[in-house]
Amino acid sequence: MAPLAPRTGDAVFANVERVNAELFTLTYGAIVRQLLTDLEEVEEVNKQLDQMGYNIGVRLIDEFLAKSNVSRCIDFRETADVIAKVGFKMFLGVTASVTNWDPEGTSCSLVLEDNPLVDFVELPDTCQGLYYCNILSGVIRGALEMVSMKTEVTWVRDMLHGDDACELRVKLLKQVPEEYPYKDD
Ligand code: MYR
Repeated sequence: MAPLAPRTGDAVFANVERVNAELFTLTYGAIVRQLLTDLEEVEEVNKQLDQMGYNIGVRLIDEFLAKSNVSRCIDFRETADVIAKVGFKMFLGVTASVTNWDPEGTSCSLVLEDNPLVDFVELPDTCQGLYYCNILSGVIRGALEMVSMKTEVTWVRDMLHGDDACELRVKLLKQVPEEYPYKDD
């Protein structure tokens, strides 16, 4: 038998990260399953996941801004890139590509070729209307609202419904100008 070799620090961290990611994926699956049991209707589960995501997003933005050192984006295009490349990487461990911009630059798609939330997941026929990852749309909506952007986030493609990737459509509805907290006299 080969002697036991101590693992290098990198190998240990990679393993811990993989286990954390799997635990996260399985925990999320357990939450969705519980919601399906409690709420029964998939539309209600979709709403609840979106609301949970929104509540997370409004809190997560502070951590995101503090950890990422990202400064104010000059426009919505830059914001979308930041979400896809920095935000997704930080909280989901993967990056998305940003595609299908409308001519006004207010609507785009975030495409995830790889989505750890759907690892090990297969939807039964009774869940065909379920947006399993709806928590993500809520997170984005909540986080952006905290930096003065009202958005609508919807699913276009979903690997759990047989698509080749997950695609979220993010539409900027309104950009609320930030108010200066003191009045000039
Ligand atoms: C700004 O212009 O103030 C910067 C705006 C950056 C917004 C980034 C929002 C990050 C949302 C992370 C979503 C992660 C989903 C897993």
